[in-house]
Amino acid sequence: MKITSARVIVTSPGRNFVTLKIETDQGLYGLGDATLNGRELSVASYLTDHVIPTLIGRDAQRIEDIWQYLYKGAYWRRGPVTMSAVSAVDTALWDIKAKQAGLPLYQLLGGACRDGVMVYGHANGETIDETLAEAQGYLDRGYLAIRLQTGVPGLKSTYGVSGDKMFYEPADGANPTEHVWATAPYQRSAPDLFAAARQNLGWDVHLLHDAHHRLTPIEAARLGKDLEPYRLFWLEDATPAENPEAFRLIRRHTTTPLAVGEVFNSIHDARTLIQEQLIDYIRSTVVHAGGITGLRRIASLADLYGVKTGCHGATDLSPICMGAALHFDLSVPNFGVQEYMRHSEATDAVFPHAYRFDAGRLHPGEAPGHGVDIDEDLAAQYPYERRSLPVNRLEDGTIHDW
Ligand code: EZ4
Ligand code: CO
Repeated sequence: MKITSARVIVTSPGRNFVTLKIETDQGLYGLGDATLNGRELSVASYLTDHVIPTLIGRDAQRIEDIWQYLYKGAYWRRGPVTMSAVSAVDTALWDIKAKQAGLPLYQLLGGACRDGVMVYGHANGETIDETLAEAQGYLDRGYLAIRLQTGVPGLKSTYGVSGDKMFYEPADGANPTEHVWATAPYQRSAPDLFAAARQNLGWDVHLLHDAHHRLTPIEAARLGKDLEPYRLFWLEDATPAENPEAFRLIRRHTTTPLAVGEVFNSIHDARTLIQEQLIDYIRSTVVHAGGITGLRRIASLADLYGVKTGCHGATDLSPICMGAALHFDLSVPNFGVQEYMRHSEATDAVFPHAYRFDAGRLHPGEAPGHGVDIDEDLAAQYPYERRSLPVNRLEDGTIHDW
């Protein structure tokens, strides 16, 4: 089965998405998500200018060979732009293979290991009361797991707290908006949120929290200890993970489970953290970690060390990524949880999909392939808009991790 054409579709139904469409001489096509929030056009160019010309005429069935060709053949390995492009090709090729077989993708990955995929939603608010009211709304909708983020007293804005409660969108300006951060009031107030949450929401719901790379290792160790009484499902991105050894220090001090890896793009980013059992959940997902092929390698390594998966699933990962991730989640033995920030109605209309939510779990559906399509006419009505992720400064102006 030969690849006859491939092209990149950029659309912005409320936010930017980059999609790769690969067509074959047998009339089958496949779709892959290539969205890299705030850097969308770099991946579009990487695909259009460098990858697509080398794909034409290749056998679409040789997924692993094409993965190796793009990864090793680039010479310049890894990095988010390269790996988002590799991921998009890989996802589109798995989509084609499953359509050719007439099967939902999870059947090609070994079949279902579970009946549905537990997801977590995002509850946030300026105050603890507001956050808990949002969390109650998720419980009413049947969610089994909820991430809680709340405003830090004295700070104008806080990561994870948004005006639009359902569709958190951090990329809110053409150039980066600037936030002010202070760790001390955050450290003092975060445990209060979870104390109140356990009082109000009880102990049956899984509670999660994202520190979004803002703490030093010793600060993260302190927060992990302070949160222990509230039995979190996980504390995410406690400290930046470029230095995996930093997690040794956190691990020495706390039994709060740790999750890392939404910004990782390779198994090598995750290797030390997994092999030294410094984390409990690996957050990498289809679009940034080398597609289904890359992610399966990471999950297999993680399984050896008792580390579970917890795929990133924010609104900037398109429904195509979500659909593909759900097939992976359903089939992988060491699944943990899947993040699920719902997409806007406009986004869902551009990307019709087979996955469905029921009683706190998502199922990818039974459509052949990954089950997510694109309405190209509708997509064309939403031209690209330049958007950047914010930056953070400390109160004295020093740039800090966002
Ligand atoms: O900041 O996806 O856990 N989720 C997150 C997200 C990320 C965005 C960045 O594009 O941390 O909100
Ligand atoms: Co995160």
